[in-house]
Amino acid sequence: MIVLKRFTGALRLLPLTLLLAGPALAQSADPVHEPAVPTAAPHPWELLMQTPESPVQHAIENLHNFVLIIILAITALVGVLLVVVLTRFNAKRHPVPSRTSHNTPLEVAWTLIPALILVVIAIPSFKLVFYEDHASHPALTVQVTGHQWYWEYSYPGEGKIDFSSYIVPSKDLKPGQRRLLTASAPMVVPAGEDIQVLTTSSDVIHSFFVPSLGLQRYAIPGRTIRTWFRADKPGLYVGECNQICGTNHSRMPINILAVTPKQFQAWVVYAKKQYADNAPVPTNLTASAGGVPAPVR
Ligand SMILES: [Cu+2]
Repeated sequence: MIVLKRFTGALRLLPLTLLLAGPALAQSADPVHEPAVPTAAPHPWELLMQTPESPVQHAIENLHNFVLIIILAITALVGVLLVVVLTRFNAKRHPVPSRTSHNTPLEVAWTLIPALILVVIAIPSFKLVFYEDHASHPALTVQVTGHQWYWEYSYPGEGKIDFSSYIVPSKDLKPGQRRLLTASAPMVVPAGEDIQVLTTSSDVIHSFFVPSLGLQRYAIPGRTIRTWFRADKPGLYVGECNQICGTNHSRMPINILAVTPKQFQAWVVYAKKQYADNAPVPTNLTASAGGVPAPVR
């Protein structure tokens, strides 16, 4: 009887306990949310490049367009020359061919002009290589480690934030999420700020590739490679590993979630608690050849 009384007493206290625990539970909820539809992602039958969403990708597109004009001009010139040769110098219209074997001015011209064209392309290329190499005053550094077959993100300047991001299997996708391109946990960054990215790998060579942000760096075991990006506006940016890295190479999506600086600060507080105990690399995932590794978080 006493036991029963104690039990009902405890039951009466339950609403109070829940009331007190409420704010604590609410605090542990993720303060940032991914939009249902990504800001930048590939589309079926898409042609050309994705819309640029970062200064580096704008610079890449500018160089691409500049080189494209040169390519078109060269192709047009070679095409016209071919037509001229075929029509004017064929055996019917030109039965006695010229015996000329050397023409010094012409040879100097067709050596110098292509060399000059290469120099004209090389100057902006080198400028771009240096531009995308590093940001002078990055607001944040994210260390990206490639694993067979998932990504690990850590934030060395923000304390002990370290978490792994796996593919979301097709059967678990929510409406709007893309097959093979949805990750269990996005890399969260503040929009409008320069973000330094350091890539490395724990096993084989991977490649960290987010086309709309102009991000592409190898992830090589034993090496750290740097680059940077700045998401122009908040949103979800989608990429994937683009270095053939084994059976589940196609199952390494990259999701970058850019949020407002205020939301990012709230996320850092949440992530420090949520990811304080990131478990060591779960090796059983590497054995799932042909299958989809199950997200652990
Ligand atoms: Cu990979």
